[in-house]
Amino acid sequence: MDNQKSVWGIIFLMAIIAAGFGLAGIFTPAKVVAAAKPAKLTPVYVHMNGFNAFVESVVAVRPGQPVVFVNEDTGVHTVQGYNPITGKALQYPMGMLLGTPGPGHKVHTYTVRYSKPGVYYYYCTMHAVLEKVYKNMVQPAHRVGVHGFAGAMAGIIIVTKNPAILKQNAPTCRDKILKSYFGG
Ligand SMILES: [Cu+2]
Repeated sequence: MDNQKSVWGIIFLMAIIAAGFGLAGIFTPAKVVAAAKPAKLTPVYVHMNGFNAFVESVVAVRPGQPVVFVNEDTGVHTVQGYNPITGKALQYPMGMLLGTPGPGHKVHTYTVRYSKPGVYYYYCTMHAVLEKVYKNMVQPAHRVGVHGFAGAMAGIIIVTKNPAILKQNAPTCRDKILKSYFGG
């Protein structure tokens, strides 16, 4: 009988010790593990000047990677998103970039980021118009009376994780300022 009691006593003690360790586990602050920072995504630059075109009219970026529009023109440009199937203007992107007097002066930029892969359309409302092509579908067209390139001032941003597409950006996309590109 005594032996049995002591066996139960040992089991009871072990249970308390185990519980103690358990509680210690609960009250010990969890190790703070620094969240892995996402690799810094370098911006992809899209330039414009007095020729009224987006030089890199099609660019590809990763989700979250910034597309930075850089205005090297003396005049104003806009970046307006639109849906080519419905013809509707989008709330995003909707940016306006003031001009610059020229080299050595501040250039105005507008940054766009998308979290979801997709194909995103935009145009400059000052130098292009959206023309209907079929039902509600639209395509950007050159605004009559605007000098510069004959094409429409419009572009596309492709958001993708596909490395084969991502590496097709023009080399000029790497530089914020194209030194030889200023002009109004
Ligand atoms: Cu424009």
